Amino acid sequence: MIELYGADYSVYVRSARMALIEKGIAYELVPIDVFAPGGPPESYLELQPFGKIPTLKHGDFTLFETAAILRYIDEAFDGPPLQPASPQPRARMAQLLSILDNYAYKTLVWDIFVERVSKPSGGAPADEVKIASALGRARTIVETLEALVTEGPFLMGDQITLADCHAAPMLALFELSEEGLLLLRSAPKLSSWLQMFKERDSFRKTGLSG
Ligand SMILES: N[C@@H](CCC(=O)N[C@@H](CS)C(=O)NCC(=O)O)C(=O)O
Repeated sequence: MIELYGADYSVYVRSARMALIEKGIAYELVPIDVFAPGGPPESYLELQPFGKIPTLKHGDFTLFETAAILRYIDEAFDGPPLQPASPQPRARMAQLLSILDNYAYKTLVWDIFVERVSKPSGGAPADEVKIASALGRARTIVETLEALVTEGPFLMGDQITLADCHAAPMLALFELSEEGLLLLRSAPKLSSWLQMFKERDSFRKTGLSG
């Protein structure tokens, strides 16, 4: 049995859940709220010493870091392959995951979505300076992704891959901000992929209301 520790509000947890669903693997979401006052429970830090979600447990095997979890989900189970077989597209997919982790998550989710959408919806003011200073980086991210992805239907072409599962949760939040919507309009491949992908079962079933 697979247990995934995390929360449904997390983009990283959603990536892992989407890969599990795409692969056809049953799992249990074990609730961990990393933003609870006082942080996650002490027992969770024994699984993930950095206090981030998700962590996957498969029998005695425990794994954290979403990119590693995604690869494990694809490689350890039967089901449709979620990684290209040949070296160059496989490396390109790994590059997309790395760009999402190292550049996109902080800029698109924290600096723009959280400031423009999330904080104001809870009654807190947006930090306009933070948003303004993230916009140049956000444009670079969108332009870079647009240059690296294929004409579709998926980011890597005909086959859905881990890159789709990892990109969709982050880009869907980014698109909820006015800045994100505008920047994505300048990236036709990325925005038509996102509109298509948001209708997919694995995406719809893992939303906050899913
Ligand atoms: N490098 C981690 C990042 C995961 C991550 O940042 N998760 C967020 C939720 S989307 C989190 O746990 N944040 C809690 C915090 O930063 O204190 C991974 O790949 O799994």
